Amino acid sequence: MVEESGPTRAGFVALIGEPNAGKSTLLNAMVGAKVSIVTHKVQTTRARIRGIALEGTSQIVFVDTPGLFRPRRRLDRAMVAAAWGGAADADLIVLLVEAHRGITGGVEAILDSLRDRASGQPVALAINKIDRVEAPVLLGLSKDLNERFDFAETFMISAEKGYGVADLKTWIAGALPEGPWLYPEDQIADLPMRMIAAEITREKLTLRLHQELPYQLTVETEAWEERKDGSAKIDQVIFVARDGHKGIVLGKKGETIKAVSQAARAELSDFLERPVHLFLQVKVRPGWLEESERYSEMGLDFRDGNA
Ligand SMILES: Nc1nc2c(ncn2[C@@H]2O[C@H](COP(=O)(O)OP(=O)(O)OP(=O)(O)O)[C@@H](O)[C@H]2O)c(=O)[nH]1
Ligand SMILES: [Mg+2]
Repeated sequence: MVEESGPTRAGFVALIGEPNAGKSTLLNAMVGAKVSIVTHKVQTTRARIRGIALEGTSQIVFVDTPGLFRPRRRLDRAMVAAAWGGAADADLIVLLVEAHRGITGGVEAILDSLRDRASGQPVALAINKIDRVEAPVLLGLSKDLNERFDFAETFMISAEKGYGVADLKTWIAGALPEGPWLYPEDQIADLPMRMIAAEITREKLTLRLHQELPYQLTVETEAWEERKDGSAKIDQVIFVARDGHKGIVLGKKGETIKAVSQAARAELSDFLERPVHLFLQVKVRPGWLEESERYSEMGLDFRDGNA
């Protein structure tokens, strides 16, 4: 237990790992609210997303990052750069490894980069998705990983089921540097509302659309109006790269976009605790993946994508 009367502590904790490792699920579990979108597909998170949790006298600022993988396109390169940037700026790093996948080539590449990095913050290992494997597998994996890297601590968790999450949180709280809190006590995220709203719509699109399409679209909140009746009117644009994609996003008789809009609106009203009127428009923009403005809207640095 953290001593309630001790000095205050605060700092940044970067959650890193391969795409789909469960970083965003863990961030949401730690914060106790959904601030980062989650899907079963890889490369869901595109930028650094901060979620804030309190534990005893510590304020923990979790930094969710895009998955680390071998980037090919400009967007991929900007995402991977954002992830490593998040790690470099953090006081602590938590590396998530999927229990059932073990030490993949991707995990080995991440360990190599961690060994080579300039800043030497402690790195904790969180073996995630332990609900998917038997105990002996876990022990072997933990041993193998600890032989390859000098982790400050190892945790076995299930971000989804909540197993081990409290222990990890307690350890982090005690390992952060002493200092004043960085955010007001009741703040749970550091992301503009318009961006959270766009992310929610992108999550619903990613869940409904297949194959490459989710990677070739982006969502931006264009207008946000607080109405006198207490509701919010939100206008968003879905940018797609090709003409043919527009039809797919709309669906037969517009049924796909309608379902997406309903799901996003329901979640947004829950999140904002007021009625929401959501208007979605699909725009074809062949070059959006090469437009710097799209990157700044996503919270990414366009130049990081330079080959
Ligand atoms: N069985 C199981 N599934 C999990 C667990 N944690 C996360 N998942 C699932 O794993 C998938 C990926 O989770 P995310 O949190 O989006 O993963 P991520 O690391 O943020 O992925 P990217 O943003 O794409 O890098 C989702 O379908 C989650 O529901 C877990 O502890 N157990
Ligand atoms: Mg994520």
